[in-house]
Amino acid sequence: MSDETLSNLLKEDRRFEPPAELAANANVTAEAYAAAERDPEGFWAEQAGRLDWATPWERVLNWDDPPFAKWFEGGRLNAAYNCVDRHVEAGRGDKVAFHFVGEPVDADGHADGRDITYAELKDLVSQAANTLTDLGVQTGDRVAIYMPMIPEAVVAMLACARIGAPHTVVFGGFSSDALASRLEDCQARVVVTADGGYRRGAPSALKPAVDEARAKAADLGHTVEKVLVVRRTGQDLGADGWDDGVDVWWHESVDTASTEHTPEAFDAEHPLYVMYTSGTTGKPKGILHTTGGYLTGAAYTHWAVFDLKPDDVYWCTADIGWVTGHSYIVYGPLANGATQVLYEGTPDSPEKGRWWQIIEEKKVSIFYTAPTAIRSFMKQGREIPDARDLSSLRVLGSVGEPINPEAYVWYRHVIGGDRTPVVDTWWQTETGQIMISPLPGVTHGKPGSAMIPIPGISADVVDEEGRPVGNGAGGYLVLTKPWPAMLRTIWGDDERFKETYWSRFEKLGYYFAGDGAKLDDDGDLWVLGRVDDVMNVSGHRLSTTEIESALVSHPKVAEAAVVGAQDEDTGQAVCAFVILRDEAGDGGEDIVEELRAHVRKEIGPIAKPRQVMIVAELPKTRSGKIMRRLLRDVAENREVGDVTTLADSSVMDLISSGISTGK
Ligand code: 6R9
Repeated sequence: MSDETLSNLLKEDRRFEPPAELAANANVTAEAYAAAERDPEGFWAEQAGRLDWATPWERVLNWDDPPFAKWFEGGRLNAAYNCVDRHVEAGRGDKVAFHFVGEPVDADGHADGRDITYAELKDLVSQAANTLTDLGVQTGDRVAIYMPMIPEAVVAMLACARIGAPHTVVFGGFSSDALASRLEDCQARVVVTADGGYRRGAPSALKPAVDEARAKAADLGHTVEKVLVVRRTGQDLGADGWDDGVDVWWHESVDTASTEHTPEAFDAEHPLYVMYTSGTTGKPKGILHTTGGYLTGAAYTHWAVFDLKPDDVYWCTADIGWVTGHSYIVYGPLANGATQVLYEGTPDSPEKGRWWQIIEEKKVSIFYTAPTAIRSFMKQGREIPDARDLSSLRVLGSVGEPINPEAYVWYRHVIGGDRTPVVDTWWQTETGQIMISPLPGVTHGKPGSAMIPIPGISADVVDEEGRPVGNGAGGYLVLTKPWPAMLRTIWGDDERFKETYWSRFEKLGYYFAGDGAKLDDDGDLWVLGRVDDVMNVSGHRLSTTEIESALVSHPKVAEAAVVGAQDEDTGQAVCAFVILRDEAGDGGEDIVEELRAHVRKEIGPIAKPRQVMIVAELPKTRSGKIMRRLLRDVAENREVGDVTTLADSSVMDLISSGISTGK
């Protein structure tokens, strides 16, 4: 990357120090970094000590056969016991585990909802574990979970963990095709689902997709034996919508099952779950996480990065269908005995300020969300959050993509009232736990930078040959030492596991994250996005994120996505898709020139977009990631490719038609 193009982000000179009070009482102190570096295994052994082990481990890390790691070898534990029972045994059974905030909302604005204590959660998980066993699920069998964001989804995950049956949660917004291929890939025997869920107050069916997926899996030669169905919406399933030989109602089985269930201790390396994530090929990768190391990593990071205290009310807005929901709604927070908000609905229904209303009502103190959500709130204007009392908040988190400095500052200022540190947390489905992030009571924050690896984690930015690029330059983000929550393999495909993550820097034994990054002059890390999102314009490497940040810093811009499109002259050219803020109207006649000039001014002539297209929407995956591949198709005048993982596939029609009519 050229020095010129780097300078835009590197000139960021805003610093936010930890608030004095937070720093004085912080869970982690600055010494943790050095201590962990001196003795990483000792450090992680200490962290594993926050869990209850039925049998202690004999060896912290077995790395004799890299990249196949074994953490806490010889140790035995039960993940569900650690997340639930032990808190009850320690006298904290009355503590609220979940403030469940559901839909629908009645005319007076009352949502469906209830509080679930740890004691109640223990009974529910025990009942569901008994039911799964009755349905024939045995230790090691896979169970798929395809559910809305309701407490039963969490209960189902923990029930699987309790009986040692690895779960695979498939996001409820995925199609029956996606579900079928996952059922087949991991050979799931049972599916847990619901008749439907609520979307913006209206019921939306799920069970028919399971029936379709079961039929499709059967065509692939795989039989799903039982389907356990929560009655959530009560919607009509139709005459063909129920098969007595297969389908079992949750309320007729789980609700009547015994609340007594003795958890068995499993090997630390016993598979806990498989989470599918997209790769560079069409076939999703089943990322395998195991028990002891994963739970250690999730629990430690949730405690350290969010500075969790016993009285905190924590809310992570992710869906449990994603890894963020696994590590930071289910396993990390529950292992730590936290009180959480679990929210079924959408951010802006029934009113735009729904999230802020919930924060005010439940007195949320730690809030964890994604930049894409923050940017959409910026677009709506600050009056909406300003109407609520958000003074309970003390730590804000961000995850999923680089956060533009402007969005970071808005989040801190408008949502956090300038009191709250923002922790920008870099990690992946594969890492299982947060890897790079500020610690809110220890390190200062810098808008747009994920800062430094947390204690116990070693990362670097290297060139093609694996040589560290040093401060001020860009390269590949690598993880240089094993960590407890690391993926153990790709389900059923050790070769692909080795090839995807470990072959590029094989001799050095580095994990290749697939992200580009750079270190600034202070040695703080900036994630530039996936390496395939880095453009090469006239021999200069440009980051999509960098140009997006420049665009978003323009007062009329709400959101921007940038792609590199093939260009005869320059190799690649910068193409920008821009959503304007509501109050900017159509931006005025010269909006395109204005924005091109703005990027030129912010970054330099090389970054000036060849095209700026004003659009109403951007194509996003259901986890909120912009699908640049599709935008590249538009920019290169190609037919738009596969849109099956889009949250709303009509968005592409909207973009294409808007552009062809010259909007
Ligand atoms: C947790 C999660 C992983 C990819 C990752 C990177 C991007 C996530 C980020 C971030 C910059 C952050 N990413 N967090 N980029 N800053 N704080 O999102 O997992 O869905 O597997 O995505 O997301 O590109 O490689 P996953």
